[in-house]
Amino acid sequence: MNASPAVTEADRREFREHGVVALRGVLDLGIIAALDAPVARAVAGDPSTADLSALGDSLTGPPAAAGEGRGRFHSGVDHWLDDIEMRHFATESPLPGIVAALLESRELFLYEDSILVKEPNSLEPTVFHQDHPYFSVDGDLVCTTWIPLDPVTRETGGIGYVRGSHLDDTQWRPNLFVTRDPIPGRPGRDVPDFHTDPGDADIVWIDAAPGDVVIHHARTIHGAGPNRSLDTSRRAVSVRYCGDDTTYRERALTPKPHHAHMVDGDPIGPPGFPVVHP
Ligand SMILES: O=C(O)CCC(=O)C(=O)O
Repeated sequence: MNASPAVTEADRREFREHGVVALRGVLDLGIIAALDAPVARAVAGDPSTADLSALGDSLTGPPAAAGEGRGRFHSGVDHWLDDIEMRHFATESPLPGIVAALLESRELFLYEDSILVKEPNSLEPTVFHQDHPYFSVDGDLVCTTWIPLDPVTRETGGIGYVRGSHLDDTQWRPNLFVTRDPIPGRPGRDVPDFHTDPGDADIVWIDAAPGDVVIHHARTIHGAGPNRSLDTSRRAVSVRYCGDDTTYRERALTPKPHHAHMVDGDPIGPPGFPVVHP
């Protein structure tokens, strides 16, 4: 089965072996441009979007270099619930077909979307983490797509992925994303700080441009640096999807309201998990 010509057998092999693949130029630039408005709305005060720079400051104090002209790291999830353009992108663009083809999943379900904006000169790294313990699902066919709205390099907050880490079944503890502090009450081992000590980890830093889609397995450990550019934002949208083998497993201290009817072991499906493919 190949629901999308954008995905080749070599892409599927890369994803299976390394836990991450960059699909180049697979989304039309008009589709990417249509994300400008929902991302701007989210940053401008959507209640589901947080200022992670403020969170980091409250936990560890402002970074030494903080001063005039410091940018902010904005992040939020589940804009699809209220923002029709974000819902359209996550559910009706070519993206779900691309993901279904990569996972070789007959059906595909939406888990959540996220916006991740690092303004110019935003100092927070994205601490290395694994998505799986943040997600209230079990299954192998679970992944995160990352879609840049701006050209991204390692200097501007491009993401590094620990290749092969999705094959390790260590239970990693979720952290607070901008500091290594663990989310209280959650089990697991702390993810190593690959920013300061990469050791012999096989980390691939992926530069990306509008039109590209980088897809990683939910168990692949990844992190990003600050945006050191003084004039270029690093805006990205991430959409997380689940395939045929996925069941519900509550991990959050407070379930998402639209998942409140689910119990552990339930097969996922609408309304909490819209079918987005076929
Ligand atoms: O955009 C970032 O800095 C991190 C994104 C990420 O970790 C994710 O989407 O899973």
